[in-house]
Parts: sequence; C-alpha cells; structure tokens
Amino acid sequence: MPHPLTLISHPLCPYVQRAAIALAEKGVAFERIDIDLADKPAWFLAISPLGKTPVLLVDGQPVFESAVICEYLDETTAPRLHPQDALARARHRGWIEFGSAVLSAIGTFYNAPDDTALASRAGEIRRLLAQVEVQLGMQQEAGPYFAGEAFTLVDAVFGPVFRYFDVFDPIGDFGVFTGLPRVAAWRAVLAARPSVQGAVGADYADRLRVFLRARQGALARRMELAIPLPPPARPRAAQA
Ligand SMILES: N[C@@H](CCC(=O)N[C@@H](CS)C(=O)NCC(=O)O)C(=O)O
Repeated sequence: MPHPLTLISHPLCPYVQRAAIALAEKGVAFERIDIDLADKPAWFLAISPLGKTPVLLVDGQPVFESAVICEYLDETTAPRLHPQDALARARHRGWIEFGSAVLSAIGTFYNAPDDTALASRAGEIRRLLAQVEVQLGMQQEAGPYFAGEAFTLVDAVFGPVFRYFDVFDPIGDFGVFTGLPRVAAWRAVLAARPSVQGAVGADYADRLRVFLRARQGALARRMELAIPLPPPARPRAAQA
C-alpha cells in the first residue's frame, strides 16, 4: 500500500529540502522517492507539469511547487510554521520568494564561466544577503531564528540556501558572509537544527561536488586546485 505522503525528490534539490524540513518539523512520516532529473521518468512528467521536483503526493494526488507544498502542510498539520497574523504571514511569504532569488543567484555563481564572473556573482549573492542582514536587524525578536524563538517556513527556506556554502567555503573565500554577522549567526543556528540536517543524505556534500565539477566552470576549476581528486587507481601489476 503506498504511503499517504510521498515526496518526489532529488538528492541535491534545495526546494525539496524545504518540504522535507517542514515535514520533519511537524513530525510527519513520509516516503521519499529520488528521481534522476537528467532522465525524468514518464510517471514523474505526468504529475509534474513543469518537470520539477518537489512534488508531494497526498493520497496519490500531486501537489507541486515547494512554497505551495509548505503552505498545504502548514494548513493541515500542527505546529504552525507561518505566523498567525496575516500581515506577518504575508511578509514571511515575501522572504520565502526572496530565498528563491538567492537560490537563482547561487545557480549563476556555480555556473560562472570565468573568475571575473565568479567574483561578480559572489558579490550579487552578498548584496542579497546584505538585505537579509538589514531585515534581521529590524526584527522585533532577536533570533536565533528568522522571527525569533520559533522556527518558521522562512528558516526552512534559508537552511538549504546556506548549506551550499558548507561545500563552497573550502573551495575559496568568496566574501559572501563578510560583514554580515546576523546572517552568519543565523546560518550556524540553522545548520545545527535536526530537521535541516536530516533534509539531505549523508552523501550530500560529495554529490554536490560531483555536480559542481560537471559544470566545468570557474568554480569547478578552483575545486581542482583546492580539493584535488584522489589519484586514479594504478593499474594492477601483470600477473606472472
Ligand atoms: N519553483 C519550483 C522550483 C523547483 C526546481 O527548480 N526544481 C529543480 C531541482 S532543484 C528541478 O526540478 N529542475 C529540473 C528542471 O528544471 O528540468 C519550486 O519551488 O518547487
């Protein structure tokens, strides 16, 4: 019998992670099915109109778009991860959209063809995160999460955003968090949250490095210098 909640996933997808984090925060059991986005199965294309993960199957009915999935989960299962107040909720939705813009900027960063573009795209990410820094400074509640003591959907969105930098940091100092102490503190708190940690597999960093190398851009070239691949296995000596 199929599980009542099935998350159609990809091991690296930050949008999938939002849903996985929301489910974990709510203590809801679910089945996760990873698919190959480079070779999308026909059954997946039949339930995902844009051919994108995540899709949440609820009793077999597909719900697509991560923000919509998170809203559905929030409307149907306690504890609420969105504020009760309509205005505060609208503002949180804005920051969730903003989180998607940061993800797009990260995509342009790891696809940068040369060092000049890489630096400029790192600067763009920093410019976006500087706006988050201002917002964190204006919150009535001072941390540790986006809106104070309670973990919200905005936190579920930014945990996967910050996770990229756990892999980028050893490659080089791109200055993305320089002078942004509130963002840096928020990143650390989210990295320690069990729901955020559990949203990816133990092989996430290795998989991301393989993905980044395949981009063959400036970041991949820097990786070769900073994190050399293990030497190829030596051919075995001919048997006597
Ligand atoms: N707006 C979508 C974005 C989802 C998305 O871009 N997913 C990526 C993987 S992280 C995808 O499925 N890409 C496959 C493709 O575009 O062909 C959401 O929030 O769910």
